[in-house]
Order: sequence, then C-alpha cells, then structure tokens
Amino acid sequence: MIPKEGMSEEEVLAELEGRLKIDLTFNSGKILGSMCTYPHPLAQKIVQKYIDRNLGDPGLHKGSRQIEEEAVQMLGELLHLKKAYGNIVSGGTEANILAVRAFRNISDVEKPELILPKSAHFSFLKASDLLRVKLVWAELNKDYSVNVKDVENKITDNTIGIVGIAGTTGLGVVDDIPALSDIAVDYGIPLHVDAAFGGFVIPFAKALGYDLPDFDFKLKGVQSVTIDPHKMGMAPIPAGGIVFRKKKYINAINVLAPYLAGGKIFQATITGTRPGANAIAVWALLKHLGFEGYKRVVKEAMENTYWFAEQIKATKGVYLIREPMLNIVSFGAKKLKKIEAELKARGWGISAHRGYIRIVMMPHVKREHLENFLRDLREILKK
Ligand code: 0PR
Repeated sequence: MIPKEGMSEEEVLAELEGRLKIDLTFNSGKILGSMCTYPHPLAQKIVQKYIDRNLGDPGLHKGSRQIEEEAVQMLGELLHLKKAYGNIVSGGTEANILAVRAFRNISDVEKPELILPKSAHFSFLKASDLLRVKLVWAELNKDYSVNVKDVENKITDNTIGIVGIAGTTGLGVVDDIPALSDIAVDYGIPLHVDAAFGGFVIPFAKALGYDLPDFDFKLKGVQSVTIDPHKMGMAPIPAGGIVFRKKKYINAINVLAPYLAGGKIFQATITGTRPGANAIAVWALLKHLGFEGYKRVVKEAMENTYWFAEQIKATKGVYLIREPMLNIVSFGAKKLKKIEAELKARGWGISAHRGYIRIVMMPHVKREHLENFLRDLREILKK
C-alpha cells in the first residue's frame, strides 16, 4: 500500500534491510548455482555516478553513446572482429532475440525456421513466440554437444539461421562451432553463437592453454554472437551484449525514432529507454581489468572447476554428468530431489531441475565455499 504520508528515509531503509534478509547474497558464499556475481567495485561506482544516462536518447547523452560503441567494439575485438556492430543490451535474452530478429528480417522466407541445439537456453522460446519463427531442435551427442550432422539434416528452404552454443546453460558445453560454421558457409545460412556465458570465459581459457574450439568471428559462418558482461564479465545487471559481423543485420532491425534530441535516430534494441550507466560500466571494466585481468579471474575459476570435479568423482553417491569444458560442474545422484531439498534447507543457492545440480564457478565462488558445500553434501549422502 502507498502510505498517505511518506515514511522517513531511515524507516524505508530499515524496513528494506529487514525484508531483504531472506535474499541470498553473493558474498555469503552460499550462491553456487548462479551465472551472475557480485559486480566489480569500479562498476558499482560508475553506476552510481552515471545513473541518469539514457541510451534511448543518445542526442542527450552523446558521450554515453560513444562509450557504448567503444564497449561493443572491444567485445568485437575480444571475439576476433575488427569492426563490430551491436549494442549493450539487457541480457542474453534480448541479445538472442535481436539475433533471431535480424536473421528473420534479412530473409525473405514466409515460414521461417531456426535450427538450434536441444541444449539451447529458453530465451529462444521467447524469440520464437515473439517473432513467429519456428524452432527446429537438433539432437545432442553423448557428450551433450550438438549433433552437427543432425543440424545439417534439418536444413530446409525455410531455414533462416542456425544457433550454436558456446557454454551451454546446464553443462557449459561448447558446441563444435567450427563445424557449424562450415555448414553455415556451405548453405549460405547465418550462424548465431550464444556465448552469453562462454564469451567472457573461452578467450581467456584459451590463452591459459585450455583446449577449446574456436567459437567466434574467426569463423566465417559466424554472423552474430551473444556475450554477456553481467555474467562472467562482472558487470552489474542489466548488461548483455550482442555483436554482429555486418551492418546489414543492424539495419534490418533498426526502428526510426524521429523526434528525439539527436534528431532522427535509430534503435535496434527491444528496450527504448535503457541504462547508459551499465554500458559505461562494461567499458570501464574492460579498460580496467584488461585481457590479463579477466584471464586471472578465469584462471581461478577453471582451477576451482577441475578441483571440484575431482572431488565429485571421489564422492560416493554422486557422479559427474560430463567432464567440464568451462567453469561449470554438474553432477547427478540417485535421490537428486531429496539431496537438492536438503542442500537448500542448509541455505545453499543451487538448482536441480534438469536431472542434475549445477555448480557455476563464478568469481565470488571461493575454494572454502566449495569445501563447505562438499562437507554438507557428503553429510547428506551418508544419511
Ligand atoms: N544464453 C545462455 C547460454 C544462458 O545461459 C542464458 C542465461 C541466457 C542466454 C539468457 O541470459 P539472461 O538471463 O541474461 O537474459 N543463463 C542463466 C540460467 O538460466 C541465467 C541465470 C543467471 C540464472 C543467474 C540464474 C541466476 O542466478 O541459468
């Protein structure tokens, strides 16, 4: 209820402090199943400072718009693209919707179809519903990567695009993007790579010597990539990234906003009014951490991953779903629902809805948190 007379600032803050106690926080060490993390301190400062910037009206905030462009450009460079087109958006969902929208709009197909792995994130269901694009699901191999042969078999005259995933939501699997790219080139169909999670992991893991397939614009068939700063990029929510190889994709989704401060401007994003502060924070983190800074973050995450995977293998009653490729470890168990409930009762922030429990080694996840978790898990398994 809205009070007739407003409460004092202290009262409001005190009430919120009490009410929000039930939220889990990233620095409690209890959130192990999330793809978000505590935003980097520099990003927090920036959001506070530039909280009023609106990228929906870039004529007012010209500097913010330039910074957004540079952030997109840096994401492009990270993904081996010299000139990038795209936006810092609200998240992976919006980025994926924009890619499907661009692919649909440049095609002249009447009954558009999109081929995507069965492991794809549910954001594509939203894209399909909004855009009236039929989803054609490709089978997975035993290792949970997409079956490329099946993708090829499912291509028809109605195919407007193919999706590959670089870091699946459940298992962190990187599909065989080079093979998907070859098919995309052969058939003249654009390939979208959903690297919402993996985009801020794979380039650094590769530099650390981890053996991972190419997944980005190095591959000719790749026309767009989703890469989310608000996941492993440590940016505050909302901060997603969509990068296109060519301007024609942006042109295909641009909408004219004729009366704004900047004169006739175009918006390709779903959202109109949108936070400049978050895009500025992405720019700032890329500049501040640099390639080596992110590499250090990924190094710790990958080391925790392999250590934790070994611990799971050595624990009776649970089993690894597959060897980790990125910093995600998922494990199964016989009485999974019961184990999940008991872990949750002990305050662990995990989820187990796909037949396994997923642990994501985000930057806030430290070795001691994993040790505490394992202690609880082993106790529960002994019961
Ligand atoms: N693509 C992939 C591969 C994803 O994993 C996700 C989200 C998306 C797209 C969509 O991104 P947005 O949620 O930014 O729109 N994956 C996480 C998941 O579903 C999202 C998440 C994040 C869930 C934090 C829980 C959480 O605590 O698991």
